[in-house]
Amino acid sequence: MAEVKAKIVKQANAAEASIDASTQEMILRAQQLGVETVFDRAVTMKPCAIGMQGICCKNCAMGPCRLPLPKDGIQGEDTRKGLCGATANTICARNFIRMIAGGAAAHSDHGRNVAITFLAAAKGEVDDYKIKDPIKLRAIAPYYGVATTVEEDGVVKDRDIQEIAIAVGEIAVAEWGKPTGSLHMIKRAPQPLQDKWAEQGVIPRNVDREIVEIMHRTHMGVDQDYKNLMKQGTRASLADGWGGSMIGTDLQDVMFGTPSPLQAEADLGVLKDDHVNIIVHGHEPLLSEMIVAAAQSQELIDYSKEKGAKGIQLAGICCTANEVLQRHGVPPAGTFLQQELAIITGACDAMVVDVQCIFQNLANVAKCFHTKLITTHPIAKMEQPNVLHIEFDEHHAMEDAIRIVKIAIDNYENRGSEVMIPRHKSSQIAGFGVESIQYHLGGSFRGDYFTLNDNIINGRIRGIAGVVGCNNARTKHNDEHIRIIKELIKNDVIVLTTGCSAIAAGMHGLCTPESAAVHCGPGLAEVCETVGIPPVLHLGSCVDNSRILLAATEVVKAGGLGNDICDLPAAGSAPEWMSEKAISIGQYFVASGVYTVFGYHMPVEGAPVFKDYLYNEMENMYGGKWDCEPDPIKHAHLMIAHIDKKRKELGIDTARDRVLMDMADRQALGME
Ligand code: BF8
Repeated sequence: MAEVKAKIVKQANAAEASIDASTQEMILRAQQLGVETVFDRAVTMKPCAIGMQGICCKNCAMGPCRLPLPKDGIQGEDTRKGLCGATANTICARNFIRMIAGGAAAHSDHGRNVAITFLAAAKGEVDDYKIKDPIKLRAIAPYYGVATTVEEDGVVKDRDIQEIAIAVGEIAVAEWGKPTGSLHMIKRAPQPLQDKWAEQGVIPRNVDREIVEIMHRTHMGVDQDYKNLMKQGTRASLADGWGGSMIGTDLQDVMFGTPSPLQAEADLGVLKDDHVNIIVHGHEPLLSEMIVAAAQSQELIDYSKEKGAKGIQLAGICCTANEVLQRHGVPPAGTFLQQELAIITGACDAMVVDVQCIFQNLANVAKCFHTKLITTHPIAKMEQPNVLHIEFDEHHAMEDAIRIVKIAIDNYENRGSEVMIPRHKSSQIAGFGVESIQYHLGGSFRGDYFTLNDNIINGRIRGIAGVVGCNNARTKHNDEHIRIIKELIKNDVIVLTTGCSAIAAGMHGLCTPESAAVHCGPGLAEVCETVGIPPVLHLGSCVDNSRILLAATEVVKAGGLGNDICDLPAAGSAPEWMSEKAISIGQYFVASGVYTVFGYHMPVEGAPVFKDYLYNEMENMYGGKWDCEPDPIKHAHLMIAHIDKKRKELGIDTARDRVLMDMADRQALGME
């Protein structure tokens, strides 16, 4: 092991830091080796109390202006103001929507890169990307305003797939900057929801414009009305969920394949001491797809054997993990907070990173081991000399991937003696999506959401929860995710999960059909057993939260549960959120009609009026609203109480006979 430069100021208590046996073991291992991790830094550095409450304004050089709440709360008029006169509500709303801008930008730029590569693939300008799922392309083309048939001599024929791909690609790329009109994907939402958005004036025009406008409005001395600021925040968040993210998911599926259920493992124990271990970490699957193909090639497997290994073990961290898991069964090695620990195993021969959620400290940790840390994205470099930058380019994607895999193989022989891979890993079934839920719950013959709706109406399934998002070193790693999910499924609420929450669920064995008998209430257990699905369905990465929006829309369309997403017995949760992307996701869920509960804290406590706007008034506008509850059991029961309230409003609060709508009813609601 190379000389350790970092000195651990205060050591984290491993048992208090995480519920995972693997994580606890590796925290102790890191401390034994003198390698500092995020868990130790979280003990040393405390968050700023004013910043946490959202009431520090640093948008001009007269500040930062800090507006702490008076000790005895606000009595009478709130007279707090910054140098320019900005109130706590204005400052808090500005900070909040700047987080939305950051999150929407990250998701949407990912989507843009996918769309650009998709168009190049459609035009035949790149060799390594193809249209892998023409069925999905035909299915989505109409949403992009692209015809899938042509009429020739009075005969209607299927349009050439490449022609469709080019047309979809051109329209998709234009969504980021078209001068007029509004985003095409908005039309995929239930009509009543589209009507609400129109009434509130929040239909996104193009993706980039909504993000730029947030930066303008929050510049010193522009928008000073917290409601008007939030209007723009909502519009930008919709440009993320129903725009950049949705396009990203669509086109990734078309290029790389639409996920379908598959078996895999999860946790740090997926690394192998006799294999070349390569970890892909970050978000965009453009490169990781190529690395999967390279690592599976016989030529490189043989090369790894020549170098003394038994083969190549690919694994993932963060949402790249979810992307390659969903489509190839590549196991996730861990969540966001386990990224340093993967290197500390001493068995990671290369960690390949692109964008988002990548600790700068990885370079310091990699210095202590033999791991080659490789950055690949032009917008995300590290300044440290031990970090290799191999800039990925879609025009020579496979060449880049082969080069990277070879570097990892060549590095295998440099492993030190300090290898310690935790034994822990779990099995999981991942790879769910709108299409596979349809297939599994409706069957290949009916192929629809009727069965799911039927089971919600008859009460076997009490409701649907989306549990998503990050880890946060300020909370006990994975504890909130797992306790909330277990409490929900115990109460017959089926869980759809993405992001690091999904990785956590997989690591804790909740994504298997067998877990239903152990953890679920009798109704959900019966459904899972009959249909053969896990009670926790892994829907992919954070960009794939768009799949949850579309699944909810399919449930509305199937009928019997109201006319809009806000009518459904459903709720959302981000128990351990930390990223700006989570705030953007939260807001587009709220604006799509979902009661959305965050754990840890919300950065709005310092502006009670603005907080009330998010937590209460927003429901009158969109049918969804924010809430926050750090206690996992109370958190789950807030969601369950909301689900029960919706069941009561729908008149299905007591088990009753099937009351599904027929085609005429659905047409009357404008859903066909
Ligand atoms: O986009 S859940 S920690 S990895 S931000 Fe990051 Fe949060 Fe994980 Fe994926 Ni999402």
